[in-house]
Amino acid sequence: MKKKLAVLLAGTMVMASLVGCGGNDAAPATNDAPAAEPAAAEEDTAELEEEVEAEAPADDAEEAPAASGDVISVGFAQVGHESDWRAANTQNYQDTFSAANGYELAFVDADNDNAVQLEAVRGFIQQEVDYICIAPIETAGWDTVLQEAQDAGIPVLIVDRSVDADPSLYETQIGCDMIAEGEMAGNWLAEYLDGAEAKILSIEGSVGASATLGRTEGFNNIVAQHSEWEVLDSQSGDFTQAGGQEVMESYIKSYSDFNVVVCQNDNEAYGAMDAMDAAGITYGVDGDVIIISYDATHDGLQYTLDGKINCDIECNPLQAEFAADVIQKLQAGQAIDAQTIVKDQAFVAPGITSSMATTMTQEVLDGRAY
Ligand code: GZL
Ligand code: ZN
Repeated sequence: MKKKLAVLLAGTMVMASLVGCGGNDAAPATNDAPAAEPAAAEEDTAELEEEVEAEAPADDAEEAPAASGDVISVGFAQVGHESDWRAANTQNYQDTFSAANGYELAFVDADNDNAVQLEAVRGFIQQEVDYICIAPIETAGWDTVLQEAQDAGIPVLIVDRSVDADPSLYETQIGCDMIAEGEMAGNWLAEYLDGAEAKILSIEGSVGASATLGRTEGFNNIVAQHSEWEVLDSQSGDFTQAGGQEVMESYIKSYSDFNVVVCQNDNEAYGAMDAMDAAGITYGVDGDVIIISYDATHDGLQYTLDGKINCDIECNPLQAEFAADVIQKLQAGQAIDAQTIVKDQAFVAPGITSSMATTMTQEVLDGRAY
């Protein structure tokens, strides 16, 4: 009895929270954790309690998890713990796939190691979990293990990033549009430079990650439109602060005429700022170098508010509710969306007006959910 209530409650809470943010397709327009409608959810729960009391199953006949009310077991193979964004994403999954919500979460932090991540997925298959979520470190190399999961009858959700694999091998892909994020960065730079020259250094994310590939492709789509721009170099900082600092230090040794640094996440930007501080290079709205970053985490937007980062492109890490919604729909035998695009927006430093980005204020920063 209790178990059935727990599973159905999860459904109600997830449905209410998705209603708050316009449902699966709409995805959150802001980064606020989707606002559930507590009254409705409580009311539903009250009805639910009677319903479930009335429907107490006569016996514990073997049924699918949804019918029997068993806890839903989910294996989550997470990229790692490389960045503040990742920490927020992990916390969101742990908060959403909680025992209180009717789930049993098996969580593996793959520490940015492909072999560890593949082994984690095979471990979930052996454990016979009900569902597997994968935030793929790299896009390549997934067909074999996805086929193994499908042969074992375990539905797979690809989350945060994407894979180069046969789409029939997984249920859905949930995440931000990385190419659009890269184009957003390029289009903002064009608006900001207004025809002025740009000597650009790029600090990319982890090699082979769809976030890296997409942001690079999108940004280069815009670079191609500007003959007055030149990308001097583009190397991976592995989405870490140490990586950003290391790459920036090497750039400072090799290049003296750059005026734009694009960091493919906030932690790399912090490292790049440390390196430029050490070399006496100024950056931000009052400096010689324009910094563009991605993620729009709290600290990234604090630096943007402080004028140190000129533009920060958001990629909302609060995505677990969409994965839970897909699982609830699969449990209920309902149709699901093959893809959920989590909406992004851009933020710029005070003093910068932009047709495509929000100018940072303390109020904007205080209103952020991560
Ligand atoms: C983006 C995500 C990226 C973030 C980084 O969806 O995959 O990985 O931009 C994180 O901060 O490391
Ligand atoms: Zn131009």
